[in-house]
Amino acid sequence: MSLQRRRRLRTPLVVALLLGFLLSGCADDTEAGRLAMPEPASVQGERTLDLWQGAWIAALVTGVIVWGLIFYAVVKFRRRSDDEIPIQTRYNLPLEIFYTLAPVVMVIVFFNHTVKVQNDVLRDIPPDNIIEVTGQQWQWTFNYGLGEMDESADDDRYDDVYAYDEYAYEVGTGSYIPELWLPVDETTRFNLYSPDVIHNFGIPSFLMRMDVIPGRVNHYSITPSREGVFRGACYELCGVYHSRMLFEVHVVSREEYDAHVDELAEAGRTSEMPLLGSDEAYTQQGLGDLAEGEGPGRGQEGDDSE
Ligand SMILES: [Cu+2]
Repeated sequence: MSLQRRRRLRTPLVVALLLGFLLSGCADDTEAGRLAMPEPASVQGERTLDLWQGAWIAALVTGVIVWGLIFYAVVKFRRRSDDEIPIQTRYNLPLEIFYTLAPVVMVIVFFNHTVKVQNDVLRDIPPDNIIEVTGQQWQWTFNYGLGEMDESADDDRYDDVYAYDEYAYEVGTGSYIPELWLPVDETTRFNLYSPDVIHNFGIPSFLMRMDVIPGRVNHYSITPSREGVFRGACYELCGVYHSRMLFEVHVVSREEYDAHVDELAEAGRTSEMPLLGSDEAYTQQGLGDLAEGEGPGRGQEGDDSE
């Protein structure tokens, strides 16, 4: 086979391999197919995965076309002799209009899809369950409601009125990784509080995370779609022991969930108000102390974190 002929064959082969990889790679059941995303364990995560895959496919198709054109130009218009000067073209108006408009259109399409998925994932659907989550230096507190939920009490998250009359809590420490239990196929809303610095409450398998910001109550809802144990962590560098802000998510049936919350309550871990963190995060005074200016709202550095 002549060198030229071999070269002519090589380009379509590379393009075919790339496209084959693209088209075969869209299956959701392998990590390669999900393009390194975890397997979604939440209804909201499915939408995020679709966006992720779609964006990569669009970017790769664009990439293949651009690389193809680059290599085509490099080969086709290469200098063949030392004294050769190429045709001097000043401008090509239609081409310039095209390469200005095409990226703008692409950005609009990407942006549109992103906003749609974001609105969908963050939509306020009526929850079956509300958990007040506190992120503090350097662990998490989960407040589960006991008894009937009054969702209307959650309308203003900045007041002292909460959706439940009583709470059972689970508090993590520097040497204890807390568990967050969630009922499967039910929507749980997390209200996120920080008494100190910005944290980030994230669970990779739900394909979701959000900043936990002092002085404001962020929230999001998650509908876990399968039972299992998943990892969770803080995703915002928040100080020396940031890396210890791990937690374990247990997605279980409603019965197991209720049994777990009852267990916490029977162990005496109950309070009338959710524990929202302060100086003594483990004995819990709530944010009231902060308002009165009694403390910087931090865990006692060094004490609990040897
Ligand atoms: Cu943190």
